[in-house]
Amino acid sequence: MTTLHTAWDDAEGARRATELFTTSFEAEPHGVWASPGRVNLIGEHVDYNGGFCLPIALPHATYVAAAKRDDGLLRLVTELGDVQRWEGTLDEVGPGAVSDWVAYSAGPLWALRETGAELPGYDLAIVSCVPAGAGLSSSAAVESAVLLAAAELAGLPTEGDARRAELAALGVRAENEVAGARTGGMDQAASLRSKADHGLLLDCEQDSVEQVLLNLQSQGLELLVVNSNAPHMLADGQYASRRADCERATEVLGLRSLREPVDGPRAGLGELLAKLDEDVLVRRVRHVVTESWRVLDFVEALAAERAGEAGELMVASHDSLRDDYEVTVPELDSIVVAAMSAGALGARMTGGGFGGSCVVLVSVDDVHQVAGAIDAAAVEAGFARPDFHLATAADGGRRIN
Ligand code: GAF
Repeated sequence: MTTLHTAWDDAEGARRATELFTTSFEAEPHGVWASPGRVNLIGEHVDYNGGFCLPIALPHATYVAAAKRDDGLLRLVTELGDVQRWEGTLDEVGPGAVSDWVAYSAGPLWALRETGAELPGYDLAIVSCVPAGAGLSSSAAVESAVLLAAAELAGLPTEGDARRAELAALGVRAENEVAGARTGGMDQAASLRSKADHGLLLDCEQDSVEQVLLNLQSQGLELLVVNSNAPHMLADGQYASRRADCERATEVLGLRSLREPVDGPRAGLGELLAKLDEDVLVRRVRHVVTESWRVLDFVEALAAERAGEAGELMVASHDSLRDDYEVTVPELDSIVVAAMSAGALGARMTGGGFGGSCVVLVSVDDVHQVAGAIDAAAVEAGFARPDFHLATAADGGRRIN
């Protein structure tokens, strides 16, 4: 039987973060904060195009044990990989000054200070059970957990959706400007604004959210997250190149953004695409616009408990990401084919693509059969063996103790 990995519970995450803190800094933390990774159910590569997406927060989270200092010093220790340590002043943190895990951990503090906030200095111990490099937003989880800890210890607000949206924007700023990854805002929103048992319907143009009740358990359904363990190839350059394609198409079409056609009549898409003479731009725009429509249809199908239709929309999303947006890899395509052949209701890649994970909608009774078929297909093709996680929609970032 295939192994299904489980996340740490909050007590375990807090215990590990506290232990790393006390052994590293020989003192007790002032508190522990957690913020989750995410799996996007549908709506891929639409966030930077002002579209709609529907992520859920995973039970897998980053935990930060933190204490305030009064000398402007920042001491970071992490177990993300080997135990590593970094020390410097808050003034030393900023674009071009730090890289790698320090950019994701300290970058949010720079972004918070850019708003005029006065920060005291911190000791932070960071641990995580969000699988890294799996397209499940391990970096947004780190940014968000650090932001919650740092803000609260500085006496700044952290609660309420409007404030969470501001904090998410700071996480995006850190990722874009300090870590140098020009990603959109879906991952930080999912980490900070999600609610247990709900999908987060994010309108990326308005930056507004609607909590959509998922009700999967009562329908006998599960979400299986499958980490392909495929190596990430050329991911950053390819992501930037997709964004550039969308920007070029927006300009050629004279649109405010690719959100405009999403709000227009669906029958008008053909006419719009006919205005583009580059085939690659036709395909990019077709993906972006139809993907937002699939999100809206998916929400309707879920609400009406039409799981089969929701599943079909997931497969249509994957096909569009494979053929029009060209961000899948053979490992991800194989997972979707194997899942569907073994009786899943729906399956698609999730996250940025070029490796990473798939999300599969499956009846509770078929979980092991579907996971087994996916694993067998990977072995047969000579791919890395995937990892399997059951996902329930968890709460967004929070203080643990
Ligand atoms: C990555 C990015 F970080 C997100 O902003 C989003 O664009 C996603 O890829 C694709 O939907 O996770």
